[in-house]
Amino acid sequence: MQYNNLIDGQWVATQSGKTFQSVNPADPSDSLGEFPASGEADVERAVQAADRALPAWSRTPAPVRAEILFNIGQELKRRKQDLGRLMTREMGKVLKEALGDTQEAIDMSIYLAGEGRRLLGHTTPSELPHKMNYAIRRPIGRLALITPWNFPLAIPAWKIMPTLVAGNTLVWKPSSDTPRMAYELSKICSEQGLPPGVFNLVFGSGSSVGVPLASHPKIDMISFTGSAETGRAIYQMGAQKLNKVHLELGGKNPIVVLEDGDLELALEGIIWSAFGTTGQRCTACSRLIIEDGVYDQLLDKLAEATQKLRLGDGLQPETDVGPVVNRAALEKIAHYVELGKQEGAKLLTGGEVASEGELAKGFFYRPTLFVEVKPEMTIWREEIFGPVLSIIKARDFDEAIRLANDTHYGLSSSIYTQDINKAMRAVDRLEAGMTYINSGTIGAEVHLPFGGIKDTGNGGREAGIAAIDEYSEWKTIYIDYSGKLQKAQGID
Ligand code: UN1
Repeated sequence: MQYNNLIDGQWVATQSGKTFQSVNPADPSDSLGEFPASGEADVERAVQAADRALPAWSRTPAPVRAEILFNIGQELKRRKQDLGRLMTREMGKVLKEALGDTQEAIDMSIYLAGEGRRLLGHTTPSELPHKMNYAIRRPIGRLALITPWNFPLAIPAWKIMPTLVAGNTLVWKPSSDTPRMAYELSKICSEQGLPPGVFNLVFGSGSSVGVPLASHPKIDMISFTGSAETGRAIYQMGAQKLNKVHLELGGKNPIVVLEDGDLELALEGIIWSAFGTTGQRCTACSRLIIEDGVYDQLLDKLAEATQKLRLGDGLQPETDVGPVVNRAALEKIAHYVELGKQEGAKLLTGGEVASEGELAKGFFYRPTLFVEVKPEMTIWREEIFGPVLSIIKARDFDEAIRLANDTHYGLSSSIYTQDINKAMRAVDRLEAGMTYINSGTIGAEVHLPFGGIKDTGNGGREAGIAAIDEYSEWKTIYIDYSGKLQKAQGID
């Protein structure tokens, strides 16, 4: 089946005439459809449509805009099961996680629909009599949204819902690994009463669509989730136009297990955080720091639990770990594992492509544990985005925290301890946008700010009330009803 771009409320073919396929990473002979390999001309049409739609949409009362979001949420809910199955087919994550991803998009739609009746500004006293001051939220304008494949519904929803409720229009470029999910979400959104041009979708590559979109002079803000490398390039494109740029980039998220931690609980959290979504979350745990006294004990349990994980097609109920997203990802993971071995880390388990039986068809990598890792090794430093966990032993609490912070990323972090004093000191000291106590590094909820420090981003936060700050502008209003010229700052 052939799919088209959504521009100005119409499904239209690309002007380039070129297309690309989306395939199932568990079995690439299963196609999810053919999608337009768009180019600059399509971007131009989409941005012009977003521009034309902006005045009326930005004047539409926010509660009216919000009702559309609410209906989108309801429709996503109605279709949750079939969207989950499609997602597993398109990017490989196991069905229960695909349903979770869909649920996160539902939650975001409904949460942000509520914001339509708040969009809280503030009123304050004036320093002068007979004068009123207040500040309100205004739309930013035409937004470029560029999203990854690992959360094909949730991450787009994090960006689309605040964009719309705040009265902006948008052009969305989804990842070329999950165009079918982007089509499904866009179709649902477009059928809930959005005026033409408010929501535009352009499929295609980063170089052919992403670059002309991000650098388009009529784009007022760019929101991007993806690699640090691409994030830097996008930041520069935005800087040329003095755009607001929202970036959610990588992570190298640590779990710390202290001697007084509940080891069974930690074990479950580590397996879930390191190998859930086949390690392909920006919040995934890729570094494990274990305090000396429980190191051997936890390692034995971890090796055993890791070896038990069943690889397979995510639609099979017995599967624990699905494929990685494509061949390039498989090769990248294999490359990092080779580097780990060359640099002297010891492979405890995994460390190979899995190709027995049906697995030979797809892109499967065995869940991998490295021990004897040193902080200077590449596997400890770079984001691998696959099922590879690097493990280090720490002498004590202080060394564990130092090791956890020894990264240029700062998204998520976690500590297992029963000692409230240590837990709270870890909250103070872990350098990350999110810290979990006695739980793994993944599983953020939509009504709290999501994002990180250091090279994980440029200071913004997604989700929660923070999303409204991110996707709207402040406007401050001063009303002087004294009938005379009053001067602030005590000037008479
Ligand atoms: C991501 O890792 O790219 O917190 C997003 C989580 C999910 C979102 C992850 N709710 O793991």
